[in-house]
Amino acid sequence: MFVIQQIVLREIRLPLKEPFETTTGVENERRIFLVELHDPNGVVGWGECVAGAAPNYSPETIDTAWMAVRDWIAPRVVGREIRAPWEIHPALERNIRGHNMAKAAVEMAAWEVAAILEGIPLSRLLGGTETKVGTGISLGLQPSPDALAERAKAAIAEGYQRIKVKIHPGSDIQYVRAVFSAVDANAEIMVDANGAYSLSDGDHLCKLDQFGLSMIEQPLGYDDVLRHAKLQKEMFTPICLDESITSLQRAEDMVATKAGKIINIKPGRVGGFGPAVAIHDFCQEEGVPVWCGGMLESGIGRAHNVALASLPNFTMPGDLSPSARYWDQDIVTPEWTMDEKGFVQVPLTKPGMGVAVDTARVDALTVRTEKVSA
Ligand code: OSB
Ligand code: MG
Repeated sequence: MFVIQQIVLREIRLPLKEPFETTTGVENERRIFLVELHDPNGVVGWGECVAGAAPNYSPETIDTAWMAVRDWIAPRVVGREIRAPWEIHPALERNIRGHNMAKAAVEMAAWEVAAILEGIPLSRLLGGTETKVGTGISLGLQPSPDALAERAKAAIAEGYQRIKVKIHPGSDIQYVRAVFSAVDANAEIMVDANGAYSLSDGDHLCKLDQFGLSMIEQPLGYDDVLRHAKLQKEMFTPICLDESITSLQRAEDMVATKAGKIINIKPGRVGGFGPAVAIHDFCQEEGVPVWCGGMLESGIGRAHNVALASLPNFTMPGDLSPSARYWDQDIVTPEWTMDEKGFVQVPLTKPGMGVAVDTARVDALTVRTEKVSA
């Protein structure tokens, strides 16, 4: 049993090394919302809210999440006797609808507190079994097919196990063809449309079937399931849902309606580790492979993703690029690295998330802070 005495909310700004463009906008600098959970004995667990500056991935933004944590979520967690971190997500669901990314930031930090108090790595507390996790790279929209092909070739040379290419109408078939002509025939390539197409684009999207892509991620609407089922009937390429899977129930809907064959699990999108593990377990029983997505996290969110991706049904490479892909300098030590075979090590020698937060640097980067106490 443990108690959270205080939750500190902070916003930091971290410039990306290069802009990241998708169909819904360009990101140059991350506004990152961090939470710090303090127990009465000085144990601290960190969490990172993955909401963006704009509501262009999900309806949440960093500002809505800040308000939700300060006014609704943190007050429900501080001072509460928590027997096990599994209890937190159900407690936050009661009469607080949505706000999954806000809930997840606090819930995941509480899991870290629990791991530290038990003296075990976060990975193992979650049920992780692997010692390293495979990673792929997510390449944002590029100015030309050739530019994309160059990036893909370089990424394969660095060791990435698969390449994910962002597509949208007007930048799709040609771009994918350019990638295939630049890389080895057996390279694993997938595409992510972030909901840029509609069902009437079905015939066009079926032209992607010729490439043998490992999957197409979220071709249709961000909250759609049924139309994906119609599209999957027409398309050979496996559909992977990202945005649409906001809960275990949506994962069940995907399987029941055959709207997709793979799930990208982002713990932030589903409300935390509790639901993320539940989706993992359900998919394992159903024979649906999963992989861990990314939201351009700092080293803190990345630590949480790596811990989750060490569970046994994360059989496909995750969007778990090393720190140097995103930042000149990360906010954790050691920074996240990837070996030449495209693996990231799961930290297993220290209790908790296994990397130390550079608190002096976080302080220096902080642009606003508030506290909620018991
Ligand atoms: O759709 O997977 C996505 C980044 C921000 C928002 C949505 C997505 C992404 C990525 C980047 O694809 C993955 C990463 O963190 O490297
Ligand atoms: Mg995606």
